[in-house]
Amino acid sequence: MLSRTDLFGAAAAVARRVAGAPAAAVYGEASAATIVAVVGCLLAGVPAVPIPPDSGPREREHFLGDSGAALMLGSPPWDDLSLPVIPVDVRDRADIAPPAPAPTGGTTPTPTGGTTPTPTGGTGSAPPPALILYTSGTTGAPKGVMVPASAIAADLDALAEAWAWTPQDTLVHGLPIFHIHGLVLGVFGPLRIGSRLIHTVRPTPSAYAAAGGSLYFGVPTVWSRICEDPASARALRSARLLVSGSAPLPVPVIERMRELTGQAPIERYGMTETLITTSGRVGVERRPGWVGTALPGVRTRLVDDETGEPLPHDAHSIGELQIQGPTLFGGYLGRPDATAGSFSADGWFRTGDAAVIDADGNHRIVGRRSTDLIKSGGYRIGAGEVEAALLSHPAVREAAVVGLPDTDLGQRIAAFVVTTEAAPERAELVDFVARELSVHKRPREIHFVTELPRNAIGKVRKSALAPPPTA
Ligand code: MLC
Ligand code: AMP
Repeated sequence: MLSRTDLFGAAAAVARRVAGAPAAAVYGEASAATIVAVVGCLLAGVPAVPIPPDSGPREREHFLGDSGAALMLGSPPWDDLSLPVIPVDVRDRADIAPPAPAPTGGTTPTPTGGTTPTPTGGTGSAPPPALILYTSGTTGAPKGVMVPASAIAADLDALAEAWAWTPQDTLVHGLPIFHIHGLVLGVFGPLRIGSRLIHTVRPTPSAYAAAGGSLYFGVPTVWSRICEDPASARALRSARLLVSGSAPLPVPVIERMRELTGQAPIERYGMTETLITTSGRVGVERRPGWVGTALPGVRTRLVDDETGEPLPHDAHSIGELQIQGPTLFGGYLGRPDATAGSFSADGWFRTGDAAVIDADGNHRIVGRRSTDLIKSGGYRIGAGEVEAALLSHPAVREAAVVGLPDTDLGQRIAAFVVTTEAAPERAELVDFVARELSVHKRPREIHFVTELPRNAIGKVRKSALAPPPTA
């Protein structure tokens, strides 16, 4: 257990070690040391680059090289690192007055909030980002999303109001602390608001049940697994609020949660690039399948794919959801082209999600515009990066990757592969991707095919890919 004073004392010691570095990688295992490391970077004004602990050499090399990290904090098990590794001891102390939690009871947008980053992606005279988080696109290697401290502060203050989150709460979750859900909401949230955090290391039903918190976070896979364990689910009856996000929460799971825990989770919607932008509210009836209204300061609109014209908010018209507001990222690191491409000509961030909005401003996410972004267990995975990894296996000639509907994971990664004559075992290909990229990006099924369906110009027709019927 770490008190607020302990945490900031140990983080101050980290801040002294990293001060002046252009960026610091942090081994992102679920531990107190990781939290101390990231907070130390924040105190030093050094961008923290959390590295997933299950990432393989190909991903690591990209994250470390692309971010310009000068050192790595933590105790990673990897022996291929070419940068200095600085272990973190949570018992270290240096002097620093811990920052007080933000006053609660009202949203106080930060003075820097309210501006939307220019689509150029240039940092200009802007302060360095608090975080650089690597996130998948439809093609190519993951891009470094620069998350400003002002965006984090604005988002957490808005969420505190939406969820009536106060210092009296005890937040419980076991999500990875290298993405915004587990890190920004799940670690910085309690620090800004002043509530306790119990991190269960893994988000298992029994650990959630045993923690006895007032506020719980989970991705839909976590909630559906809790429904499979009714005794653990019933233990959540004493919780004040359950919150779901990162992927669509299936309606049957919501209904089962209501039965077992006495409440439906509040749903909120967001992205690494925008942080959380819409949410249900405490005290407002929850509508299954809807992700609530825009948070204070956030503006949303729907745009027609073909005409580029704004669409009415009539609960029926489906368009791309676009966002402006104080919670937006500061661009993709070193990728002004990609940053510019993610904004409309008139300065709105293009989420790539298809949505409807009703007359009261409630949002429903109905799908993604590209089938090449897969959400599996709440993780965002680009089909292109898994295909590239498979193609680097000597026995793979062609590969196409899709996300298939899955009751546990939302989508599961399926790979359709044309091999050389020396066809490998399926497990070998799965392990190859797990090792090279990361474990959570591994295909859950491999289908060997003799050819991939292609259109007249040779592009793979992914809609024609389906697993063979089981006997
Ligand atoms: C299995 N394992 C292997 C393997 N196959 N290891 C190596 N090679 C292989 N071939 C091991 C894993 O290492 C792991 O071990 C164990 O098997 C289980 O792996 P898994 O099946 O992948 O994990 P699982 O338990 O199914 O994970 C489900 C889950 C996880 C829900 C816990 O998907 C999860 O944590 N999701 C959260 C993602 C998230 O936070 N997304 C937010 C993004 S931000 P071991 O030893 O580790 O158990 C965002 C914005 C927003 O989206 O709106 O929030
Ligand atoms: P990430 O980049 O990992 O932050 O993933 C962001 C994506 O997750 C969004 O673009 C959505 O497709 C999806 N997402 C997040 N929250 C929700 C939600 N509540 N409902 C549906 N999809 C969601």
